Amino acid sequence: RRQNTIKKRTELSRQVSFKEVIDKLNYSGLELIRSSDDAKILKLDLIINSFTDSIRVLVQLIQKITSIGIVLKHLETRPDKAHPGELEIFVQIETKKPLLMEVLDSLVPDKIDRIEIKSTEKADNVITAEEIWIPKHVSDLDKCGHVVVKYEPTEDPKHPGFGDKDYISRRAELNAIARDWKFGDSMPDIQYLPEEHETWRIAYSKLKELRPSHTCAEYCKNIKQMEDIGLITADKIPSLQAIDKYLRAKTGFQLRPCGGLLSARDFLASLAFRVFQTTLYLRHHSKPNHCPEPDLIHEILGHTPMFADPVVAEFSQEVGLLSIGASDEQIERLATLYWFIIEFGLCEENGKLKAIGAGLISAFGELQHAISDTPEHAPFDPYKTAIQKYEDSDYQPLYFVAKSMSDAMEKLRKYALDFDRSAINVYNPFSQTISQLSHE
Ligand code: HBI
Ligand code: FE
Repeated sequence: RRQNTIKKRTELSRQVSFKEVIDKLNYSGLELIRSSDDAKILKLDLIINSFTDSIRVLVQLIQKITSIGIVLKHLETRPDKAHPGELEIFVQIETKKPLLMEVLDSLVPDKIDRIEIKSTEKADNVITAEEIWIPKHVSDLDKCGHVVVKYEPTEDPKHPGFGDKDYISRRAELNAIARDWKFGDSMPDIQYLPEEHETWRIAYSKLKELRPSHTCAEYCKNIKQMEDIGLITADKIPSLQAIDKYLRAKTGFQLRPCGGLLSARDFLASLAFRVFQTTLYLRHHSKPNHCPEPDLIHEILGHTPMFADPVVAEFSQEVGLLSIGASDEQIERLATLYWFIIEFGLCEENGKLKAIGAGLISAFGELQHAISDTPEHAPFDPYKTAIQKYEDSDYQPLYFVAKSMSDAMEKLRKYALDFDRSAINVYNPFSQTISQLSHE
């Protein structure tokens, strides 16, 4: 389904500027990138020729490369023969494909005449499972925070915060905290603003009304426990440190901050370590009951009570473990499975539909829509669910209904037996490491 050509990716999820830059790429060097996997470390030469302002292009390039953690191996400039007075820029980098995309996105298209990308490895390099970079220790998740540019207030006119400078700069401030956070740091103790606490209060109170009639027993039980000990209250945004501590004690899940919607591969990899990557910013105050992207209200109200449930925790980790070292196509299946259960899943309780998914539990409108007669409902079956197309910018037309969370878990395990993979990933909770047992 998702094709791996750069052009396709551009159309799917990239902003316009990248599309323009892409037309200037020299395709001859792109075979490797075209066929390669998101997780593979690419060794690349970039040669950039600018019409004007090549020094500024160089500065922006270096800033971008260093801020997102790309390894810079070599940097050189020389007079550009084709553009007198300008410099030709030559950089050698080691990077994952999504980060390269981010760098290309950041270049100003009108200034660029041509970008040549060459692989410093053989172009006919075939990707095998062994070559896919995988996080081995929980601290390797420091390298798994790639944010997908999609539904952001800086990019998307439909985002409620689009054009609101204060909101955008607050979001950037919180995302900088997430970007600089490293494994071993404690969760940030953020002083939220009065208007952010107010947005929380409104969303929380509305959702609480629907809770008994619309959400599953596991959710009701776990959020009540968190409320009973004062961890979640209406008047203020809960402490992330306290939630982290609570989850560690309950199911071994831990939090780490992230800066938005992550690539499915990075997000799923963290689940393999029972790590939940949580955004720090809140939805825009004009739409307290709706957010097109993950935000702190979705994470705390939708996800954390569910991660306090042992079966949900186990289910999530098992999907995560299946994702380690998987191909792009398999990642898409696993992301879809996760989406239809952990984000938008329903279950049946005493003949009534109830939400188990965090995307529903944290969205006042869709929660009501999901259990109404309007959408279609089908029984959860990993073989079907994993390949079902989903809607990520509007209400779902179809929801999957699990008999129970444990039943979903059992079905997932049967599915995993048939899941084609070159190794079985084993998690060691004492050392927080993953090892791969290859099987013939
Ligand atoms: N990123 N921050 C964040 N939160 C999510 O819930 C999330 C994500 N990236 C991908 C993703 N979910 C979906 O693809 C899941 O189905 C995996
Ligand atoms: Fe989510």
